[in-house]
Amino acid sequence: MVLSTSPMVVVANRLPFILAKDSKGQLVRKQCAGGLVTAVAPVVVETEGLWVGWSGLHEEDSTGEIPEADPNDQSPTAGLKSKQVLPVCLPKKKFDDYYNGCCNATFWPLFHSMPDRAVFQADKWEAYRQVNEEFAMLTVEAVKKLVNSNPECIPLVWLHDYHLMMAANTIRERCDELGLPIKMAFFLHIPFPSWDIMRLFPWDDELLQGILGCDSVGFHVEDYCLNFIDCCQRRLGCRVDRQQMLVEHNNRSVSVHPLPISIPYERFVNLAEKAPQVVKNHDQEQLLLGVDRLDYTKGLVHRIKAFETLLQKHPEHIEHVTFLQVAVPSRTDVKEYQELKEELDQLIGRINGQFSTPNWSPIRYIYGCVSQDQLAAFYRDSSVAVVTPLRDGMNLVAKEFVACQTGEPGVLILSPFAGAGTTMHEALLVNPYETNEFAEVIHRALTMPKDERELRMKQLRRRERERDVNFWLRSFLKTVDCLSDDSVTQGRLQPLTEEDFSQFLSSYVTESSRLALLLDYDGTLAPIAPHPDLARMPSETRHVLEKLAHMPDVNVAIISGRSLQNVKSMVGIEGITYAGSHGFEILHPDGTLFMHPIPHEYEVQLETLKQRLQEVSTDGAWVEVKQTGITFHYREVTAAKYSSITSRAQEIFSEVGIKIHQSHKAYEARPPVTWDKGRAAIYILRSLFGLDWCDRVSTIYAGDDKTDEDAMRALQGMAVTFRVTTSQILRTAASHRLPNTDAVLTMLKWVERRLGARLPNNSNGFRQRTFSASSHGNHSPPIHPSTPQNRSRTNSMSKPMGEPTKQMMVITDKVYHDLISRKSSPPRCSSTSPPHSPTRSTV
Ligand code: ADQ
Repeated sequence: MVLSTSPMVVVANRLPFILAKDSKGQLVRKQCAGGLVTAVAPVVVETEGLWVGWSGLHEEDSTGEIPEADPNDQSPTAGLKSKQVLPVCLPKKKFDDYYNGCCNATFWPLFHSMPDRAVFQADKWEAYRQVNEEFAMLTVEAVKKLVNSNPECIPLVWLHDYHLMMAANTIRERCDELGLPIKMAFFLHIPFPSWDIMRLFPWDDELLQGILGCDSVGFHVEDYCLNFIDCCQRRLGCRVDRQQMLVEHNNRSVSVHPLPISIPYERFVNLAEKAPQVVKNHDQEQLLLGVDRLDYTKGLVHRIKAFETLLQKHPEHIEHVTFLQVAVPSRTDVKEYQELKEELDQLIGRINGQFSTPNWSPIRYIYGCVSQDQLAAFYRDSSVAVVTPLRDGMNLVAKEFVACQTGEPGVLILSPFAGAGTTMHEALLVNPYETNEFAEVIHRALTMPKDERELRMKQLRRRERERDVNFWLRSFLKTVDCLSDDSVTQGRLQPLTEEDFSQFLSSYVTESSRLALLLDYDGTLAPIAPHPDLARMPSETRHVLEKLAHMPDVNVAIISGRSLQNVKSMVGIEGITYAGSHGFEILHPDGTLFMHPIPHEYEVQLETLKQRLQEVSTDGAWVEVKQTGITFHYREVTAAKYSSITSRAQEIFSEVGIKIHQSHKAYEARPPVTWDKGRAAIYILRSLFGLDWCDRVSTIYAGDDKTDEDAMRALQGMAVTFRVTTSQILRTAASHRLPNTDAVLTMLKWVERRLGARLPNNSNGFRQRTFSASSHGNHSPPIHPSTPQNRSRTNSMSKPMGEPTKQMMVITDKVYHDLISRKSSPPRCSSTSPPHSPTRSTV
């Protein structure tokens, strides 16, 4: 018996049995076929765990007490007490949108690499997320239940399959809030597709982050693990370690594991030894067996066509071979499955009509569930099992067949597109799409000499005996360090080093590159502080920035939500471009000042807003006045006043006619013009390097805020972008994610080392610093982020981009300060602002 050091909460779409009402209206348990139940139910019984899942009944079916198992129940769930079960109850429509609309219509085909069959619908995806939330909340209840009965324990939450890829983050957040310690793992029973397929799903980034909410993620085989790691790296920009199979997300290392699922081997051997013979064939007759859920991934049509070809090409098998196909009805309310059934019915009818003789029919077809006894007898008495899915996570039938081969050894034919195909080496592998070859392989299996059959089957059985479901469970528990007799140290990705940036940047930023570094300030260069004035850049960052700012062919620009005056004084480094107020004011080092025009009417409104907000600047709320806007901060407001102050402030904004931009616990007024950090970033690059800046310069942008996303989007494909974030789930246009300001410093250090290694300036001024719009020249072209080859050198000398509609002037610092002080509102810590008001919203 496998012992877990943690009580386990299994969370799966379905309970391991379904509930139905009998003729007297009483609830009864009904068994359901399927790999997950066969493998996991005995484990939950043995570890006295809990199971969260859908019962088969909907909210409107007014449910009652879950009955205990029938005393004669022989199924894997017989030992599961009703108190170990937490049924998820949902309205029919919602469940249908989640289950049929998203799980079966989107994820099932997509993950099986059949994207043509996949449907992408935003409302179904929304239903999926909501239902995952419901599962998550019930799981938290299960965790509470376990912790209440044993306060010392750390429950192990084990999420299963493609139905529950978005539950982990909610469970984690809620348990954190309640102070409930947990470990959390996810296991996918179906294949994980390659990046090329995965990226077709429009919300793939959210989905990947959903899975990464767990500590440990398991797939059947290594290929699926590598696909997942690849997707995390390419789509989310996560740091990964393929050797150790680790993905870094949100400052956590998530471990990824190949965990090939298996079967309760001895149980099947016992069944096979005891089961009475079911199929009565004459001595010379061989039985060919197929057992599947009726699903388009299982390749039933291809298999039957191959059998037909066998009869055509090798008529000696006529009257000597019977093909028994057992198909469990599945998703019978879905049109595609109904059509598949019809196609099969017709195909089988046609072949039987063509080849049957008075005493023999080539295909026997059972459409329905069969008992485990019967199934074991089929497996035992068949000469050949044909397990040939077009795509399959693992496939347990192949393993069950092997376990039940207790008598005369048979042959297993297996598709390489099933997970089982990667470990069951002694099976005959066949590509199910190639009908002629397929027929030949069946012929080879039917005529294989006994010694070869014995040898192959012996090896197959030995492996499955050793690596049975308990081995799988032990391997899984080891990944989460829950094995009582074995302990492992959890892998962690090495802390981020400069070497990581070699991976991200070395092909883009070369020693001969001209570089533009565009950086946000708060949360990117300086850690977030309780008040804007306290957000200081660490001295090491300042030092590296200074060095970069003085390097030839490097242009640094700081783009901030602070006012220009303020960000300039906070950074205080000469020779760089400063953009304040989200890029509304831009000052180049040579004194060129750009100020985006602001409608006069808005300036008047702003003045009124400032006055009127005094009314609600109480109880911790305060107003921050900037050059181009106003920020109303309410983070410090007491709970009692919160709602009255925020709703009154909203009313004031609306009465004055200014739109609210929601920021972190603050409302911002911004000029009603289409100008943001993205437009500002492009403007800076154009004014420094000309219209064809993209050909001249390698650009790096780093930022932590929603407003930085505008720049990341604007620069997509033309720059390498970094988003500093610790969010569990975040959609970003950035190429990479960084955990904190330290990581930004590491990036700057890498750039400084990389560019510092180059030769000193040559005499023709090839590597000159560019300060103003007029000084750009013909420089080494950068490597485009999306194409690692050098772009062709642009010979045209583009003119600097002075935008005619914008105000632009060259001024001295003194003139600038005069200008600002004439125009500007009271200083930041005005009388309305408390000394320690918070400020993430200023960036
Ligand atoms: P499934 O797609 O359900 O599982 P599979 O692994 O073949 O596929 O398991 C089918 C199970 O159903 C077997 O245990 C089999 O005995 C049982 N079964 C099949 N036909 C039956 C019948 N007519 N009557 C009774 N029982 C029948 C998913 C993935 C697989 C993965 C499993 C486990 O699609 O790739 O192997 O989960 O992770």
